[in-house]
Amino acid sequence: MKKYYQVEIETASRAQIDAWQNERLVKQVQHVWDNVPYYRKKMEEKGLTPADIQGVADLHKLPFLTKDDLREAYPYGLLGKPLNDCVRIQSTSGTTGKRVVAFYTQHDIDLWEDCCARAIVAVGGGEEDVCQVAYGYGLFTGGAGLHGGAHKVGCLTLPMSSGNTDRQLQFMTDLGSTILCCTPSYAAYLAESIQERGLRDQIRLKAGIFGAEAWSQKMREDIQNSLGIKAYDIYGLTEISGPGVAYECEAQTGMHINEDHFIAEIIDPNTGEVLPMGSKGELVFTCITKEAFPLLRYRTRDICVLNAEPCPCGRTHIKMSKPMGRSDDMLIVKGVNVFPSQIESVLLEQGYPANYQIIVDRVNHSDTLEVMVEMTPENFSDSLAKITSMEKNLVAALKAMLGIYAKVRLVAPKTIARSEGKAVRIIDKRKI
Ligand code: DLL
Repeated sequence: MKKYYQVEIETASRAQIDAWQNERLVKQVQHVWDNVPYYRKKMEEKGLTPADIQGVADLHKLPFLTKDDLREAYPYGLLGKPLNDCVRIQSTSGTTGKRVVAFYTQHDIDLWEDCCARAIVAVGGGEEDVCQVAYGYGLFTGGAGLHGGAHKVGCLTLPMSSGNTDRQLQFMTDLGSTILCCTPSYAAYLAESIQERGLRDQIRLKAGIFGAEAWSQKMREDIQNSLGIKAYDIYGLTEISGPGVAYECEAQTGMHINEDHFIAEIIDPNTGEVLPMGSKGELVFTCITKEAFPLLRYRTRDICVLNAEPCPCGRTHIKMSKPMGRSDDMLIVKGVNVFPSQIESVLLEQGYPANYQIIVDRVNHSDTLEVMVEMTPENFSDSLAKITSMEKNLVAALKAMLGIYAKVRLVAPKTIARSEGKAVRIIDKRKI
C-alpha cells in the first residue's frame, strides 16, 4: 500500500481507535465541564457530572448542542480557552440569523490542517503536486483549511481563492496545477470554461477535492469526464473545524471520518435516539481533541449513513455517505417533504446540467413549486413545441420522484448565474 501522511493513525486497529476515543472523550468532557459554563449547565440540568462519562458507551447520556445554542452563546459562550490562547476565528457562510463564529488555538489549527493533509494525500497528492486552492479564503473555512493541508503535504500551493475564472485558468495552465480544490459547482463552471476556450489539452489536473455543498454521483461523473480527472468528495463544517472532518479515498465509496479527532453518531432527527450502524439519520459530532471550540454532540442537520465495512484502501476509520440533504434544507411543499437533491438527481438523469433553481411560493394560500433549469447547448431549442414537450417530460419525471406537481421552466444555456462558492439553489418566497 502507498505510504501516506499519518499512516499509523489512519490504519490503526479498531481497538486502538476505540481506546483513543474513550480516553480522549473522558478528558474532553472534563475540559468542557471546567471551562464552558454554558455546557456545564446543560449537563447539570440532566443531573450529569464528568464522572458519568467513562467512555464512548456513555456518550448518549450527554446533551446535544444545536445551531440555536451557538447563536444563544454567541460570540464567546462556548469558548473552552481564554481568548489570549486563541489565534484565529472562522465563520459560517450562513445567510440567515447570527453568523456562527468558531475559535481556534494554534493546536486546533494544526490538527485541522492535519485532517486536510490526509484528504490531499488520499487523492494521491504529494510534494510533486501543484495544488490550486479555489475555495474562498477569508472567514469561510474552505480556503484556509485546504491551504494549510497542502502546505503540510509539501505541495506547491496556489492560494487563488474563488472567482476570477480567467486568472484561475491562466495559473492552472501556466503552472500546471495537478490538484484542484473548490466547490463542485465551481468545478463544473471551470470545466465548462475550459471546454469553451479549448484548453483541455493544456491542463495537467489529475484530481479534484470538491465539497462544501451537496453534489450527486452523476455530477461527479460529468466533472470527471469533462476534466479527465478523478473527483473526490470532502466534508466538514465550521463548527467542527472546517473541511477535512471526512474525506474520500481512491475507493470513492464514502468519506473516512477522522475518528481520532471526532466521534460520529447517527440519530433519529425527530426523537434524538441513537440509531445503529448503517441507519440513515442525522449526523452528530463530538470533538475529542479541540481546545478552543470543543463542541460535544453537535447536531449537524446533515442526513447520512455511516459504514464500518473494511475499505480496500486500507484506512480503518469508518466512512460516511454523501449527505443526502440537510434536515433544514428540506422544503415542505403542499405538505410533502422535498429535498433539493431529489430534484437534482431527476435533472441530471434526464441529461440536464446541475444549473437550476427551485422557486417556492404561496399563491392563494396554496404552495407552488417551480424548477428553472437550463437547457444544454446540445438539447437547446427555440422551437416552442420542442420546449413544451421537453418541459412535459421533466414534469412527469419530477412528479414520479416527488409525488407532487412542479412547474418546469426551461431557459437558454448560461441564463442562471454561475456560482464561485456554494451554489444558491433555493428561493423560498414564502419566507421573504
Ligand atoms: O462548507 C466546510 C467545507 C469547506 C467542507 C470546503 C468541504 C470543503 P460550512 O460553510 O460551515 O463549512 O458548511 C457546512 O456544508 O453541514 C453540509 O450541509 C455542507 N457540506 C459540507 N461538505 C459537504 C459535502 C463548509 N461534501 C455544511 N457534501 C455542512 C454535501 C456538504 N454537503
